[in-house]
Amino acid sequence: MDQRILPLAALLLMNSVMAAPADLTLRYDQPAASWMREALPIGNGYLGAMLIGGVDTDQIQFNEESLWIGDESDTGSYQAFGDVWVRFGAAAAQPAAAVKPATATVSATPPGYRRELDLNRAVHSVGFVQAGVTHRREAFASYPARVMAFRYTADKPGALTGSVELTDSHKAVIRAAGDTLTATGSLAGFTYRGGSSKKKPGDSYALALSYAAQVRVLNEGGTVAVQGDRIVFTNVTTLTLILSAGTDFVQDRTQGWKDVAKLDQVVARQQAASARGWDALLAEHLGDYQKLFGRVSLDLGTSPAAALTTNARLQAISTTGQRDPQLETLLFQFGRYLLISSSRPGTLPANLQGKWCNTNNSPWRSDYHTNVNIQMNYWPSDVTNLSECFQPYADWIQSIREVRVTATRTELNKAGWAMRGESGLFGGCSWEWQLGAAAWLLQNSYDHYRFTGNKDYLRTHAYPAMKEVCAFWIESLITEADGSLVTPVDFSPEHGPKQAGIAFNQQWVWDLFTSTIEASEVLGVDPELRAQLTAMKARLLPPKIGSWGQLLEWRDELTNQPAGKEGTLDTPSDKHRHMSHLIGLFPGRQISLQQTPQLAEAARVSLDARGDVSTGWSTAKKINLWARLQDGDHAHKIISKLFNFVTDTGFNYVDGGGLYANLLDAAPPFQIDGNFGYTAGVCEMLLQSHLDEIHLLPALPKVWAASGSVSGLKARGGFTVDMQWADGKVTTYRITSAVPQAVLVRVNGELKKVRSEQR
Ligand code: FUC
Repeated sequence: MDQRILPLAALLLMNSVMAAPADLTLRYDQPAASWMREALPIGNGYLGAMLIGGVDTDQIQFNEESLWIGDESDTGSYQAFGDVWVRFGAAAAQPAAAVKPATATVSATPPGYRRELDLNRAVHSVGFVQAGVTHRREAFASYPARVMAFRYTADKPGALTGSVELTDSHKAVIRAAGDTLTATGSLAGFTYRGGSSKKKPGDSYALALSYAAQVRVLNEGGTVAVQGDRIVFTNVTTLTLILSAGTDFVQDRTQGWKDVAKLDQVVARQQAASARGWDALLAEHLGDYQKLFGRVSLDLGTSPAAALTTNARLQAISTTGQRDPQLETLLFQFGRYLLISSSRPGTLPANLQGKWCNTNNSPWRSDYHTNVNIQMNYWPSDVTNLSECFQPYADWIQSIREVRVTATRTELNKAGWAMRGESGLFGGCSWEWQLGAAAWLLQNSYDHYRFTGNKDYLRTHAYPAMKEVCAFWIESLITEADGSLVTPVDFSPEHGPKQAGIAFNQQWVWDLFTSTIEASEVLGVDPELRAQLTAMKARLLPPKIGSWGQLLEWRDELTNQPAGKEGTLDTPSDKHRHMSHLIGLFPGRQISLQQTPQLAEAARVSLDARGDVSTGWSTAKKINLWARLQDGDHAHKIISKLFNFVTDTGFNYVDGGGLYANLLDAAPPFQIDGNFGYTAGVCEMLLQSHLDEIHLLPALPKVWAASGSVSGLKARGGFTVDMQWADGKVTTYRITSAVPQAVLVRVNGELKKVRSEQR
């Protein structure tokens, strides 16, 4: 046994220290004045809500994940569902449409107001004292019950009088009956009016989903009654709302993607949850959520600022440059919170805004972007011990394979399948072809197998899709005069002219072939295909180093720039956000310091030239890239850029990346991939396992070196890793797995073979 593996007594002590939950709370002293910058998200994968915590007028803006327009030929767009308005006292006299909560509530904020999101419990709460009455309000989204629950309480009996209304974004019929509000409607006739759509106003999609939502208003004390299309409550002490919503979407092409029975379940879920009541729902929610969230703890040090409001902490970092290590930890765990809240088994994958979206023309349709964004959403799932959260992504890929095969045959006349840059719920795509993107989806997919070792999943989900995309590339690769294989003309994501042999595609084909060869061995199938892929992989045009030591993004070093573009492509002044030629370094495994040091150095030159400031998701990507180059200090320098406090709601795709007050990542605008990319980046700094060894602290920055600990991270091969460090060195570590087995561990500069412990 390795001497660094601690005796049991020490481990018990370490676990008991780690078991005390850290304070992981986002705190504010005002209601949210902006949906994007300040409202706080809750979600259960199926439903999401952004909460403003209003005092007299409370707005619950909510989403249902399958509320999509689009079809098998066009991306369409994710849609906003609607709002629940809860208005108290005089505010209840106003019609919902006239209420502007951002201004109405801020001016009325009582002193002592608190608004919090507790990540340890996934519960949102608001507290304040008004006219001598103490108010407490809580909200959570339950995955097991598939509803969201909201509770308003006052310590003075009968103190709550007001109204509840339901509004919708698509001309639904709204009815109030008894204590229940119901919205029913259809998405027929709605099209996306944002940019790069194939559709013109008035066009329709081949599919149109129907939808429904219900809000049940439950009272303790006082009365509730229907008044027009709203419900009024009078002299209530505790008001509980149960919100259920859904569409007739079913993730099955053979059923035409629809099943009308799904709409009845909206009512059934509301009734079942209402019958159980707040306490039972909350207890069930905590058990469900904490089972996942509690698996990982991280300690990067304490901050004097931890008791301040979250916006004050961001402000302090921006103005003084002072670090706030507990905020770094909070943001890490926020990424895990967001993943659990937006991606659970049986749900759809997290889109560009997770599941949170308040408009029907959201930026980039709130879609599944495949040239980096959806992939980035799933970077933290396995390594942060949330493998279950990966399942929606795998299921979505599975569900659209046939659609993609048909589109690829029809539009490109090739076998297998490929994606365009934008894609939607039903597999319809829009914008440019992005030929390497499908291989990237499958890199995530195969990596999920590498983490979990789940051969059933590999056999049924990842491997069949990998074979199909291999078929596309076997037909599409071009043989050069010297025998090398080159990918056809394509776009290096969102950058420069289209060319054959771009690094992005060459590297993704290398990755796909490598993984498919491995997978066929694991499953003991397809020896001929394996031999063919092995031979073709050896002939793939390799990555090339350019005149200033950089890795080439295009096949040739571009010297003839298009007019007006001089000096911007493939020069040290090119700051483009995508860095698509570095995917072999991260998240791929073609380029590494250990195995291809010259290419790794060229990747470093390229990455360095792109600079430290970019959009939110690109900044997060750079953390991971610097971590793979084992430069912890540079990775942390990028983290400090991500803590740029963004206080407006403008767009900036060049250098505006940062965080809003609610810790959602600002691309800008809000785009959730930056949150997930950051969480993955912190892991990549602490633990790497892509080269079939577990490397502890591969990129520990000086600012984290003094002491710290992490427990529950996952390494490929099904291992769980706990460790502590001091003065930049690992002091204790423990590696466990379902079955004890030999594993290579690189620790404090030494590579050792150890045996994992039974988990
Ligand atoms: C990528 C980026 C854009 C934007 C879009 C949603 O393609 O290049 O900046 O974030 O995704």
